[in-house]
Amino acid sequence: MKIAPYLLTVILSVFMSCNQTPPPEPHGPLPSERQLAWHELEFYAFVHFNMNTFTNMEWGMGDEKPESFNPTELDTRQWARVAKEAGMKGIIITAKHHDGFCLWPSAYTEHSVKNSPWKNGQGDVVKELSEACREYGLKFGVYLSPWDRNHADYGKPEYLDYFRNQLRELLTNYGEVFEVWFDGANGGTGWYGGANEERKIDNRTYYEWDTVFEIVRELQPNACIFSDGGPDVRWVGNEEGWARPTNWSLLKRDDFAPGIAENLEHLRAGQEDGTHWLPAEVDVSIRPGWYYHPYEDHKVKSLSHLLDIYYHSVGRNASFLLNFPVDTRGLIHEKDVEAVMKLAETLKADFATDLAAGQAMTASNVRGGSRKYRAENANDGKKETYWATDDEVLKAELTLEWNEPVDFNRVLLQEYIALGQRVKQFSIEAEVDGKWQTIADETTIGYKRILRFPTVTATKVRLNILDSKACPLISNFQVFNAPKVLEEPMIRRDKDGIVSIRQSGEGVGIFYTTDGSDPDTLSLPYVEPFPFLQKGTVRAMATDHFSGKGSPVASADFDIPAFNWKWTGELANERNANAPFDGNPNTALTINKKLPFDFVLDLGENVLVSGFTYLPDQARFNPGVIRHYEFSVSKDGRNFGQPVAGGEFGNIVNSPILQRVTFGPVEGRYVRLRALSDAFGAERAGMAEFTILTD
Ligand code: FUL
Repeated sequence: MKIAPYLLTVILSVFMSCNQTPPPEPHGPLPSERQLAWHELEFYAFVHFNMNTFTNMEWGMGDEKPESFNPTELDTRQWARVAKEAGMKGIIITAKHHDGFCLWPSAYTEHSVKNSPWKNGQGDVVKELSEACREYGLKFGVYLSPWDRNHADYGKPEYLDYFRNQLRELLTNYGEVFEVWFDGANGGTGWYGGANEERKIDNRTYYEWDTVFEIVRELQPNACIFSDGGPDVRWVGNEEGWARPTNWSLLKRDDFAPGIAENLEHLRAGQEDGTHWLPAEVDVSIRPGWYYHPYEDHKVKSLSHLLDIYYHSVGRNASFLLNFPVDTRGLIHEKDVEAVMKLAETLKADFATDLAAGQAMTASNVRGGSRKYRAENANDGKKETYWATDDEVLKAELTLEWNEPVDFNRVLLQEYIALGQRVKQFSIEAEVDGKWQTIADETTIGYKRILRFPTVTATKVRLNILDSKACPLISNFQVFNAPKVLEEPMIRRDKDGIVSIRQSGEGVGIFYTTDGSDPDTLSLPYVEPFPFLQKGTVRAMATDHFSGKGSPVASADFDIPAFNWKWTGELANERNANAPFDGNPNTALTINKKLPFDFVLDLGENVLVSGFTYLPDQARFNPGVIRHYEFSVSKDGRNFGQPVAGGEFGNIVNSPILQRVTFGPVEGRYVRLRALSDAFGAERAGMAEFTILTD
């Protein structure tokens, strides 16, 4: 058979170009093997469970008694099951927190589980958890607080031996560890073996961190070390659950150390000119506190809040470390389980179908014209293949095309980070009805970037790399159409009697009724806040126009509006005087005065009062929660006679939720809530919301 010479030349040159195209050079600081493996975990659990769980504290002083540690149903397999079912890849446990109590029977202290009643001192939480993690195929990590408010030698060189010995125990006896977590907190005061004093140390020098890190490398070479400044994983500079949209996995590492994080902005966004690969981890609790407090049972983060955190962490080139404050039973609380499962289900639905898979993908430039770096590498489902451009091409387009219009609202991008983080600026465009529209204008990509935007219907979508430190390497370009999140809407009425209805999901409609009936899509559509000046019930639901699905129905009962109400006396001049009437549970009126204190309210006219509702200040720390009270009604604001109600708001210490008190109707224009005592013994009283019930 004769092959035409020109055909031969074509075949040869294709063959040559494949083999001759040099691979892209690495650019800038690169991730280590252990960091590369860590990036892929993305979502894993923190468990704060230790002495504080039993003392209802966030930071113990160090003088707590081991006898206090006594979980009744401790089950680390439940933790592992929840984490696994929620799609998490590992669990990090607070083996020792700042109060110094050890969850394992350390040979170097008596302040541990071995002197607790739990399992007659024979138990080892660290062991149980490491085994549960193995059983469920999860990674296992340890948090070991450098600060130790129990240890007599803390602050002296002797303590360093103790600290290192403990680290050795944890890294030797419990199998493979994927992350070692060094907290930066060093508050100073503590029990310190009875000294009860303040001990200051120099974070940078005291712990001799290099030696500590060497121990980790020696005993667990694959473990990543976390601290404010790494060396492997950095803190994200807040505990609220977000990284900046611009997020470099690079940092000038030597400017930081555990506990030394002066420039939080650099932790939040990384540094484009960073000297080391140092990716961010977003640590946040599923409740306000890190540790379990019964009074936070009603404050588990909502689905929309948790979703925002996911998209602001994993979606912004960071990992998501979600904390469960395991309760006094030793279990992840039912409410936390429910919340994380809802999150997991929603994420599964968000990323159920990759609309880019198998579709035509083209690029404005392909490195050396080589198949090895072709556009389709970005949607072939393989993480080790990537689209690359020629070295000098720092601006380029990658276009995905469908045969017919497709609805989508998420784009997921990944750089091939093994050769460095490169992209500095990019946009996403969609071709809608034959016209290109910009749907996102962004900066960095990194290991993973996920963009959320209102649903577009398009035949093409394009990634426009606008600037890159070196030729861009894109290993993944996916497109999804996430279902709408249909949470129950939030209904509020302000002091003027104006009702507003809010819903977290974008692109959904809200319908409502004001006669107590169930709303449906034929009910009134909610467009803007409206006056509702009478007593009655507003009910609302959200619907997705596309799918026709509806949210659960929200319902709010309103009594007489507050527009004529005024506190009497000096209270009227308080800065937040009207906060209890604004319908917003996040604002509060708090007075710092010796109790008893009288809140006297002028209702503006005589009414038949038959009760009241009181929502305590919802702030995190000891905000002034009225525990014992008396309630009275008066016609003239001076003579209140006998209280019509009084006593204790039951269980308010543990559960500061809305209190509702009713009594036989009494006519009057003035009401008085007398705060007799505060739930935490403070000379303080606060209220987030206050309403009057009438007959
Ligand atoms: C902080 C600590 O002080 C908190 O108690 C908690 O452990 C959190 C994860 O880190 O710095």
